[in-house]
Amino acid sequence: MPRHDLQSSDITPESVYVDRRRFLAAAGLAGAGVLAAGTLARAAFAAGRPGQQKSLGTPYGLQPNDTPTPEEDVTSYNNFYEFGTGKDDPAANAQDFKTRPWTVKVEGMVAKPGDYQLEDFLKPSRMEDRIYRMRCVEAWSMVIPWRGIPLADVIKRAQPTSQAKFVEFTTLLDPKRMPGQRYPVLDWPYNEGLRLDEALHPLTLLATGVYGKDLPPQNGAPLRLVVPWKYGFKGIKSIVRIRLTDRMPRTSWALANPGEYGFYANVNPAVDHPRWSQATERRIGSFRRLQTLPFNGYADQVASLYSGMDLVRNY
Ligand SMILES: Nc1nc2c(c(=O)[nH]1)N[C@H]1C(S)=C(S)[C@@H](COP(=O)(O)O)O[C@H]1N2
Ligand SMILES: [Mo]
Repeated sequence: MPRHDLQSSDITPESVYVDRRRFLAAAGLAGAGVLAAGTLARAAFAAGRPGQQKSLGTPYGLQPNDTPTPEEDVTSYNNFYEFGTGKDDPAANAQDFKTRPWTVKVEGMVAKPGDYQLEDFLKPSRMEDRIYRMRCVEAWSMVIPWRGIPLADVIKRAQPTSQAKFVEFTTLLDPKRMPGQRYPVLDWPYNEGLRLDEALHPLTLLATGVYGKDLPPQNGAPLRLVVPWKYGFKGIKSIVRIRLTDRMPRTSWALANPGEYGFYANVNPAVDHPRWSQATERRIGSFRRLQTLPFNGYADQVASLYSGMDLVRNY
């Protein structure tokens, strides 16, 4: 993501900012914590061995050396510009973000539009724990155990009309509760979209949890999108509106910089970002740099959605 003029110190009280850096500078402690968490994650992931702790979920599209990124990293290294543009801003600034009650509007080209309370909207019986590889456009990646419901469940219940071709998602707009929205770093509220067939794909999740717990605010509580074959910015957080439409939705990053962030945002190691290579990625929480895979390793499942499309032009 481009650097903008908003500095984390603009919205983080100086004392908190300094304390946090001092805390992180206690390298011995911080390092040990991360290693311990990594070891635990690996143990939990080694499913099937007798006597192991309970599994983090079903792995989807993982490569042989993929292990879940330590929970500490998943919940402290975030992009959520509504709470600041630094990676450690959301964990610090979103702590008191209230996510109950929460209404999600489903509208547009559907037979059954409505205002839904979160509880009515999600069927607990359809909740699943799934471990996905995730890849940010900034060339870092994580392996994350999400909890969620297939987006297709929710969309099908609303009964899209035959004209519906796209799904648009919108984040809460409330500068009082989301202090980053007081700065013009993006065209608020954050907006994203998928083609209807991408939205209905069984890998696409509406996530409510991570690491077996409710999402913490910094990861997009109470409800966010997870699309593992696309760059992370597609994974819009704190969703309040889902709208079925016949037009390609406007998306915040494409509005901010159309030459750098396209609508499709499929992970494509062959198409460099104008300012950096997309051929490799830095795996957060480990020292490895990895080759980036087409569709982030999900090509077998999703490449057919794009057959006949020029994915260099439709980036
Ligand atoms: N509303 C909103 N959603 C957002 C963002 C944001 O700034 N605002 N950042 C996106 C980007 S760039 C990434 S990489 C992912 C990060 O999700 P994570 O913090 O759970 O890893 O959230 C995405 N969703
Ligand atoms: Mo990202």
